[in-house]
Amino acid sequence: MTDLPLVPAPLSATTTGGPGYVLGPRTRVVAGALPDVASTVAHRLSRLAGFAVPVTANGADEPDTVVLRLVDDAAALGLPDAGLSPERAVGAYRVEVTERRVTLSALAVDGLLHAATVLEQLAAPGPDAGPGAVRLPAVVVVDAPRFGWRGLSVDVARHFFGPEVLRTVVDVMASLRLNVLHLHLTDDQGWRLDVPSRPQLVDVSSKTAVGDDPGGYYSVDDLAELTAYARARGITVVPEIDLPGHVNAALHALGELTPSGEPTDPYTGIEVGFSRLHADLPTTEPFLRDVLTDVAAMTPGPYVHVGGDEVHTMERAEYARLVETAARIVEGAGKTVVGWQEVAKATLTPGTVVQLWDERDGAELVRPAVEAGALLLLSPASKVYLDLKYDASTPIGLEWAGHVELRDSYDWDPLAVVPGVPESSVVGVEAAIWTETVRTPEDLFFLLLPRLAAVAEVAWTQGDRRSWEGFGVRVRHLARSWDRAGLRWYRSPQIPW
Ligand code: TNX
Repeated sequence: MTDLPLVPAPLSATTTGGPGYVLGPRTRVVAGALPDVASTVAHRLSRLAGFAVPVTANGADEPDTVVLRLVDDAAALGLPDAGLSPERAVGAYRVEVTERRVTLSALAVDGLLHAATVLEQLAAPGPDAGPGAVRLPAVVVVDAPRFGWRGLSVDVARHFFGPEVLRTVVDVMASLRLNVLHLHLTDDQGWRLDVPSRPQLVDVSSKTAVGDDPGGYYSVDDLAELTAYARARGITVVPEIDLPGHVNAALHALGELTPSGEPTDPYTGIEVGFSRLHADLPTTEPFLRDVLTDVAAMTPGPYVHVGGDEVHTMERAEYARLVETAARIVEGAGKTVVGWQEVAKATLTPGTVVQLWDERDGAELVRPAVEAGALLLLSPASKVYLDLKYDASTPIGLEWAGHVELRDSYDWDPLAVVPGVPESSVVGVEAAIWTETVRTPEDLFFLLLPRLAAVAEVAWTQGDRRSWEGFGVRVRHLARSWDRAGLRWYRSPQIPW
């Protein structure tokens, strides 16, 4: 494996010798049939170079061009065709840098976007010192992700983070070739998405947050804009409405959902598991139908997450009934259901994505569901819960599943989490950041970085291409980009930064 500063590590990278390509005043991106991607690439290169790299309509055979190509089969990228599922194929790419030009090839636009992030990571200062001199080493990188779902879940319910913070999260994710942003939009402490059929939800319950901190919410337009911003960077947004527990914000806004008909008090503590919907109230099903139908209509992506976690005050039959009602509504709206591991207690449609988080009973819970056709998303808390403290001295964060140092997030095998489950049943890996103790963007990035880079490599890179030592060298380069972006990050003592 090469020592090129790429995170996540690629399948293969070969330095081909020679000076590489120096970005200069003649450099331009050839749009061809892909004007949107071309302008994204030109924008990224301009930012690197410090001068504007233009887009031209054609000229793919000329020197000093950055050329984008969509190809039909993996062999044209230099990848073996066999075993590349469609979910993995969309992320595959090839980057070729010579002295004359740069060629980015892929099977889909997402692969081209990943290839562009590879250029950013490869860029080094050019031969002429001074602003704007950027050199790309002469290389051929051929790469495809191990898993199709490489995600981050952000809890915006306990503490609210506005669209501009989420755009920075998206930028960081894209740079790591992550492709799913899961938004935990509702919980006991707040409701963060305007649902047009039920305006009371945000009118009342967007105002609260943990510790009486300020609340907030996303309008329909905010979500649409964020979703488009993410899509332009190869990232799908998955909205989560957490049901049938974690619903105090809904019960506080809509008294009709409680047996007494009275709204509950607002809740700004950090206990879990106490709130619940009631399957036998006539108001519950219409509530689920209104909210989930609106959310499905508001998300262009294929998934709606229905939560399902930690309902500690309900019999299994009622739980299953509520989850199944929610799932049928989401499916009726044309979306695939995602749920936390507990939804495995309900009857699930094959293809439902079950998200493992609690390793204490997760494997036993999800195995029968996976055998019955569910797909597995891996978020084992002791590895990828990035709200857990790094060590006992970390000023913020929780400790319920132990401490999670950088190497804990790196050194694990996704297939060992639920022994015996085949790789074909695993959709991928998703980190999560819960925000009970996370109050500011600085807090958020301090917990995310550098661990998110480790999780990204676990999700992208085949196990035999990974090494902690190699990651240590490469992540040091990456950290400079966090410094340039002004992001706060944790200087783990495990790395000689
Ligand atoms: C468990 S993970 C929860 C969240 C907490 C988190 C804190 C999951 C599905 N439920 O409600 O915020 O632990 O780490």
